[in-house]
Amino acid sequence: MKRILTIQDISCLGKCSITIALPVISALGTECVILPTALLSNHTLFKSFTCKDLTDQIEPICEKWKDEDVKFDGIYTGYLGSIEQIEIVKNIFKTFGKDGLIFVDPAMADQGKLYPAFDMEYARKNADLCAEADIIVPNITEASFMTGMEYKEEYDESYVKEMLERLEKLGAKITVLTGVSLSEGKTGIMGYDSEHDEFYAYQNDKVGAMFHGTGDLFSSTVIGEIMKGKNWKDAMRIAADYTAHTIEVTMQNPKKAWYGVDFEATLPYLIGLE
Ligand code: PXL
Repeated sequence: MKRILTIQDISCLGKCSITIALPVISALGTECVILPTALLSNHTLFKSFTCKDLTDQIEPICEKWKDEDVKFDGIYTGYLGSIEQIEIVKNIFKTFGKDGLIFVDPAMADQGKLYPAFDMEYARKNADLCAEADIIVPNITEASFMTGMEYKEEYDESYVKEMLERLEKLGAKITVLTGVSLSEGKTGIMGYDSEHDEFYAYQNDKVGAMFHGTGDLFSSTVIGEIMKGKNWKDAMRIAADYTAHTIEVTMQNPKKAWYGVDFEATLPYLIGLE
């Protein structure tokens, strides 16, 4: 069985980061080892939250894994808590990531704004982390903070391609922009594979609602599908279909929680996707 390590926070309530990665990656048949960076009462889009930073636990945990000679087929990083943690994660890539896939979701911003805990310096450091990755999956907001390009809500394909070109210069092999709308009423991804000089776009119908945690759902699905042997383009397509379907199902639920999507209801659909 493939084994990946995911490094991100535990938000006890809120359906994001580890509480999405663990069930989704497990359902796709890969062992998901977790390294929690912080323990929050709930994610930071609630009106308030508690946060216990776990930075001082990261190195001792990794030491134990070194003693056990644990190996990973991939490392997937999401929401990290601080610049110090970004530096520690780079060392983890060196120790445990040499033979596996490095997948960085620079989760720090959406809809034109950084999440409450972050500033521009954090965005710059996330750009450095992206340089170490095989695959990065920023949304347009995160990409605008990392490239210095203006954030736009209305744009055309040339804006997306320029953003991909600037992101590619950060150093990752495959760069995928998420939340990209290439025509009226559509949304999806556009990616660039620098080794093969190849663009790939995939779009679904846009559902008129934004839900929190959908970026984490998308990333966890991509990594799970790649571990199953899918190439990056098929993995992105499946993850886009699964995310879109989950949003649709969530919208139909009159008792939906405002803070996240009903991915629990759609895991059986995901397992059947090819
Ligand atoms: O889904 C991204 C995310 C993860 N973890 C925490 C968050 C957010 C987004 O706000 O607050 C704690």
